[in-house]
Amino acid sequence: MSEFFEGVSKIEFGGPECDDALSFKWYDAEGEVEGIPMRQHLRFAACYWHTMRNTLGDPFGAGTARMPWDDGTESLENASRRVGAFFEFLSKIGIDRYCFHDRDVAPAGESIEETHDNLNQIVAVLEGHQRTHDVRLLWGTACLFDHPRYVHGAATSPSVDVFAHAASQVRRAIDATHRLGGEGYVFWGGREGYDTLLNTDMPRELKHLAAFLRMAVAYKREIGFEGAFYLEPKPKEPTTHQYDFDAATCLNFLREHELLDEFSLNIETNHATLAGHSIEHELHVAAAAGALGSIDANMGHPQLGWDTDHFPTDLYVTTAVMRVVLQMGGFETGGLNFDAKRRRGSFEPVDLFHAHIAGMDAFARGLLIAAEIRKDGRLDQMLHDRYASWDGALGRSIEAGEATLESLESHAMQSGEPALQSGREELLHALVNQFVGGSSGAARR
Ligand code: XUL
Ligand code: CO
Repeated sequence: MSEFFEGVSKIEFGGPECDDALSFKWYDAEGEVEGIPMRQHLRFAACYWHTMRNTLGDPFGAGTARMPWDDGTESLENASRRVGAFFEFLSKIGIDRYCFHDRDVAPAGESIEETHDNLNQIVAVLEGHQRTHDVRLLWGTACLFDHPRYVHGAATSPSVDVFAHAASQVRRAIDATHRLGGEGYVFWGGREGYDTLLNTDMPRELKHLAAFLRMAVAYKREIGFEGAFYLEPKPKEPTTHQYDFDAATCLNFLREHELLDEFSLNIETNHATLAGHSIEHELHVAAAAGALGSIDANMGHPQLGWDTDHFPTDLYVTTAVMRVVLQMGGFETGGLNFDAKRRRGSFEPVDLFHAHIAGMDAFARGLLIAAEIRKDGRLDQMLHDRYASWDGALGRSIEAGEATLESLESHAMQSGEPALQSGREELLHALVNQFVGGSSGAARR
């Protein structure tokens, strides 16, 4: 097979001291942390839309990405060649999962039939490469935001005909995901939201969205697709207000429409920031509801207010994420999908490797640090101790729903003014810094 990434061989683990830029410093796929290989903890995935289709254009200028394998046409030959380049990339970087939108992999046709036929042909190509490269599909999804027909939304469009088009597209995208053995399927409400309430019947649109998701669940059952269904929260962009604003909003929507048993969440770091939250907050909200399904691993730029989809390189962020993942006992069907793009100036094919190495090493290190923090135990102990007063008879009776306002009043009268304890926030940050800044242990082999 011809090489698309000439001069790049398989990226190996070189260790923290290694000076080869095209090597992992921390990600040692088979190295064990808490008795489990890193690859199993992290379940990395690369995304097709940024890795293969993002030309690195911005609102002020054309794309800069050099993609020698791509002739720029919408032909099926070009689409198949791209798949070849993608799988060569995956095997060289050592990522064994991926995610895609239907329209990233296969071009739209003149009619619904032609579009579906194109998708089927490329799915066959993906299927072949998955087998020969031993790669799995983490999740598939439908692009319901690019085509002009979705200008006013897809499942929340004021036009019932647009809703029907979206239904057909999702049906086929679920079929494609099922055929490729996908471990999950994502619903990101690209344009499900509004630009102005002056022309929007919000309650009606939300009912339509719930009806749409219910049909997808029914379809999943009908065809026997056993992968997970995820909702991906995002507060704004492209619309002024996106209905799936944040984790709490999504959970509320799912509960209201009795869909919580069928869905979990795919949480993205940059979307959390746009909602005014930390990724840690969003992960805690999702995990508390037993609904932390998967993660889109990226980050925003602190000086930019947009969804910049930077590669995740901040060790505090990756440590925070991996603490939650370890605490929930690891992913079931989900993983860490690099929904991240290179900067416009990083236009050479080799930058795809540098970008993913940076993200994978940052997460590997975050995993090691998180495991050390857990082993050390002080942080968990301090958290536990902070609530020690609740472990007594009174606290237990309140938590069991047995207390009343009257019984608590007599307790308050007897106990007098409560003794308060410091929250020790700065001490806790210093403690985390001891691990993030220190020489965190290596994985065991
Ligand atoms: C957009 C975004 C999407 C979803 C999949 O901000 O994150 O790429 O992850 O549709
Ligand atoms: Co995403």
